[in-house]
Amino acid sequence: MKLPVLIVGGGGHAKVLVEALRLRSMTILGIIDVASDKIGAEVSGIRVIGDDSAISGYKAEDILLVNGIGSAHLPKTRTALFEKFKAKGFSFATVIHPSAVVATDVVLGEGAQIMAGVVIQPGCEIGVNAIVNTRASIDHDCQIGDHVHLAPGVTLSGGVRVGNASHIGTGATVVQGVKIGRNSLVGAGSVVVNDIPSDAEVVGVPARTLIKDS
Ligand code: JB3
Repeated sequence: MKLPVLIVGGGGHAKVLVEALRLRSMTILGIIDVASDKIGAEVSGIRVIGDDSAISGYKAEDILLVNGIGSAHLPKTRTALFEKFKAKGFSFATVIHPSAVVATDVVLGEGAQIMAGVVIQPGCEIGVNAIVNTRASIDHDCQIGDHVHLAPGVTLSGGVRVGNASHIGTGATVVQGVKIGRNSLVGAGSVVVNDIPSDAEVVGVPARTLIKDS
């Protein structure tokens, strides 16, 4: 029996999750959100039942959580919420939109979210709490770390590794065998042809380190 779910966060990312969960015939109990003007309102027809304290009304073994915080501008919040509720004993549902093509041997971490139109080829591993967003394509033997966000339309060729908490921006392309470190940012539309270290920000075609104005 599938456990019912509670979505944490009620913004744009949550809307997309509601759609995928409905298509998977999941029961959605409600949304929790810290914005006082959202409490009592509905997001895609699902009621915002309270802030994070509302979760205390549920036993960890009776529900699954779905992390509704996207990681475009709240990456630390998404990771912190996952870790906070895991520490309280809750588990996160893995969400796979029915239109995604996921090879049979792919290993998905807890709470990974695979959105509409995604393709994941054999031999890949996707870390916990990762988002593989709309129409992203991951070819064979890629390793995607925990809390990574592959934004819509990202293309990874075979054997790419992406370290924990890195963000690959919309439409970026990474050629085969490239290794991207942890906490790094690849700008939208970039083409990555060389390894990227941890804590780096790269952009462009080919992608180069972003020099910020002082
Ligand atoms: O690019 C795409 C396809 N999607 C983006 C997604 C990945 O990230 C999307 O366009 C946005 O850039 C972003 O979506 P997200 O995270 O849903 O952002 P936003 O629409 O701003 O909604 C965030 C919601 O989280 C707001 O309603 C906040 O009040 C709520 N929130 C923030 N902190 C929180 C917390 N809710 C709870 N329960 N707890 C918090 O700590």
